[in-house]
Amino acid sequence: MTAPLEERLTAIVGAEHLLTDPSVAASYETDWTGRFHGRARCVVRPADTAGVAEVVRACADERVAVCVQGGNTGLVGGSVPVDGAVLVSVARLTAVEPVDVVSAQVTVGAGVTLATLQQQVRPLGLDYGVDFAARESCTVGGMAATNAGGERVLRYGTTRAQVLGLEAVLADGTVISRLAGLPKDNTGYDVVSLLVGSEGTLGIITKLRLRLVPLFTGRAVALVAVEDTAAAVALVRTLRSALPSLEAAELFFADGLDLVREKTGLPAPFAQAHPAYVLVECAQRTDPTDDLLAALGDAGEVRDATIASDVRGRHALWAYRESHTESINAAGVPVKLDVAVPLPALADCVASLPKTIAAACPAARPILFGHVNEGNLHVNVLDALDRAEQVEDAVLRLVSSYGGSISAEHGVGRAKRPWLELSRSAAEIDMMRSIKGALDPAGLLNPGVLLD
Ligand code: FAD
Ligand code: 2HG
Ligand code: ZN
Repeated sequence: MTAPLEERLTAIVGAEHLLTDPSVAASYETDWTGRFHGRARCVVRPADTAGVAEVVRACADERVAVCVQGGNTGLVGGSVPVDGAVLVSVARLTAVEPVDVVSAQVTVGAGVTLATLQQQVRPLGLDYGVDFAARESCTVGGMAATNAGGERVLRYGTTRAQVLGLEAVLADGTVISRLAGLPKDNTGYDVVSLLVGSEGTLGIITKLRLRLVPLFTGRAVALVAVEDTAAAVALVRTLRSALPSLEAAELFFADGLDLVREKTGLPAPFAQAHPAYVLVECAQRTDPTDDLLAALGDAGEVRDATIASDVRGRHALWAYRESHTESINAAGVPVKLDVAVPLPALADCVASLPKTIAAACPAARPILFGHVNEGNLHVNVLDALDRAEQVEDAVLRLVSSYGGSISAEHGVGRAKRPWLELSRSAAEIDMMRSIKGALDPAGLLNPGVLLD
């Protein structure tokens, strides 16, 4: 007779890595925004791929659901467990292999945080192509599982473009390992790409082979005040063609800046307030400040601008943009939406959103910001939890009417699942279900995430 599940799990991970005390498990059971919760049967923290495989096999034998968690910074409710599931934390998979400087690649454990990855590769003159504010906590496994985007997509693409290989444990405990990192490898279905963006529903990623990019130390950041979204889009179009070193173009508005300043105490960036702001960063081997100044001087959309090329000054300007998420959370639990529309429709969409949201919830306080070059808007709605579904429905239908996406970079998780058909056709959803059914016929991995 097999031992009870908890005994088997303890034998695999050791008693100190099987957490059952509710007060210890609590931090794993609520998401970063405080909106999503679940009560795990236990939290297990295996040390390596073999441990993950044994844990998954033990759960599969008992038909117990397995939920997966990295840094728990996900914003769509996918990282918290369903009630009664075993929550597998990959936080201990932190091995970093020696950097392959010849290929500009590295193999790392899925639990390595983005900040640790940056610290490991930067002294070698290399960098990672994806970056965003959750860098201290989010893991490369979670980033791959959600195909995270962030602030440098304009130059390097999303996480999918950085993942050259991976190792993963499938729902029955089978391990697949493709870590050679060959840039050319046309040998059938792309299983690596399939797992990227699968949000833990097809397998638990345990290792990643990542592409690295050159580390550019010549950097200049400008915060540019503009009239509105249309001016922001026009400015980015001009800068994109004038500046091959352009790496980031971020958008926020007067109300977001006011909230950030209220919650962080940051000083006003300009003598007077402006309706909208674009933060841009250029990076190359030499100092790009003069090129950026010249391009801004030629651009008709600039109402005011401030520029920094030293580390402290650049971070000070980035703080206005990167503090949005924390400042919003400090003001209350938001209804969070992460949408994208075709760039030519962005200004129209931004203009329509406040009316659409007010119609669904008159008391709501929307704060918009995002990654302008991808038409990616973060629509955070405060004071709207009691009408969350109405707000979500109204915003996502508006976005869909522009031919947009209901989730640009955070994933579908549990939060956006009811609206998946606004972005994907019935045939595509059927195809996704077939893949899920083939790889996880009992539906044990991350139930309720992405598909119901
Ligand atoms: P978790 O939150 O733990 O999990 C996220 C999802 O991935 C869950 O469904 C989980 O089950 C699954 N998962 C996690 N690890 C694995 C694994 N090893 N194998 C299989 N599945 C797994 N996202 C962006 O795209 N761009 C941004 O600019 C951005 N900025 C952010 C800023 C802040 C302040 C915060 C809090 C979040 C931000 N995010 C952003 C959200 C983003 O999704 C996460 O930060 C990150 O990608 C998730 O990593 P994680 O390790 O925290 O994953
Ligand atoms: C960002 O771009 C993240 O800062 C988080 O994607 C967005 O808080 C959000 O809605
Ligand atoms: Zn974002």
